[in-house]
Amino acid sequence: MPLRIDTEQDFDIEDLQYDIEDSRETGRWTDAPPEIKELFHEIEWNIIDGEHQDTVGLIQPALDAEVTARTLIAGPMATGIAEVGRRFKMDEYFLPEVMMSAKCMHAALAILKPLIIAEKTEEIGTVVVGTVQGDLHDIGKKIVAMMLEAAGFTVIDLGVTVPPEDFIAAIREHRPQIVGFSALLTTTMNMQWETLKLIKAEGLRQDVKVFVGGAPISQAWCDKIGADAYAADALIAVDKAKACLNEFVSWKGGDPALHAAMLAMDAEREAQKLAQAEAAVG
Ligand code: B12
Repeated sequence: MPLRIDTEQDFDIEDLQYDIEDSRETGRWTDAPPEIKELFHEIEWNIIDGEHQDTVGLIQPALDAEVTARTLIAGPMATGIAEVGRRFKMDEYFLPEVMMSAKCMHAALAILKPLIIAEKTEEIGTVVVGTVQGDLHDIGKKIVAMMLEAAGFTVIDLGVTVPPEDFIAAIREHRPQIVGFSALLTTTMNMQWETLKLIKAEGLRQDVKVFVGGAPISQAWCDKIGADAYAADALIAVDKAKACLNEFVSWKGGDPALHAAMLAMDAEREAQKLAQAEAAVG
């Protein structure tokens, strides 16, 4: 039986500011057995410290203890890399440290990817994803691609710094139902818009549903550029992608009704979360 550990709970990034001793004292993952909680703290701290071999060495014991690949990604890996981002922003870390932590993430994802993809039981559609031109960040995009694959999509990953023309060529070649742009820099998010403009200019807008994501991306940005859906994380991306192929299949890319339906899914999710929180309080 896979272990159920709550990774949805918002965490306070301050918990990771000092050392592993401090983070052990926090209220995170208190629903996990003590040895798993300890493993999680060690994984996040090895990512923060950029120790890729030690990170990899901790993944298998966690899997052996019935922790799922998804829990590891959404749990200690997410918190570890988030703290790296905070340190970078505060000038406590520079590029070399961030690159070492990114190596930890890639090494762990390489182990977890086959386990996630093994969940695929059906073939439901095709998605083309890529990180837009000028942007080298791909950890989040890889997670999104993996989760889509597990959900039954064939995913064509165009890699990083993908020029708009390459997205067009891939749409023509693979005929995906969905195309997803990732951007992690405020300086490259505009390339999502440029790529979308080229999709329109090439007469392909109705053929594909356009998804956007990445740390600086928001629903407001999605609305502004006229993309169909924004997803803050991989699970939301999967939910929306599946809905596009099931409930909203008749709506074409760029249809305002599709955009509204995607927004309604967010509202429904928020309402459910609120109801769950209220039920938990009693
Ligand atoms: C790791 C990292 C790097 C690594 C990237 C390695 C790699 N292969 O990806 C390296 C060291 C190469 C790097 C380089 C740089 N980085 Co950097 N980096 C980060 C860091 C710390 C983590 C990013 C990450 O992987 N997060 C974890 C993943 C899981 O989260 P995510 O990417 O957000 O993805 C999730 C969602 O956004 C969503 N999603 C993502 N993509 C998509 C796509 C679709 C279609 C959908 C639907 C959803 C979706 O789902 C994902 C999973 O849940 C961030 C900090 C941060 N807070 O984001 C800075 C950050 C993004 N980097 C930053 C900067 C400034 C840079 C550099 C310019 C630094 C420099 N001076 O050279 C360079 C730029 C290089 C380039 N041209 O791209 C800044 C950007 C600031 C800004 N305003 O733009 C950040 C925010 C750090 C900071 N706080 O200042 N970086």
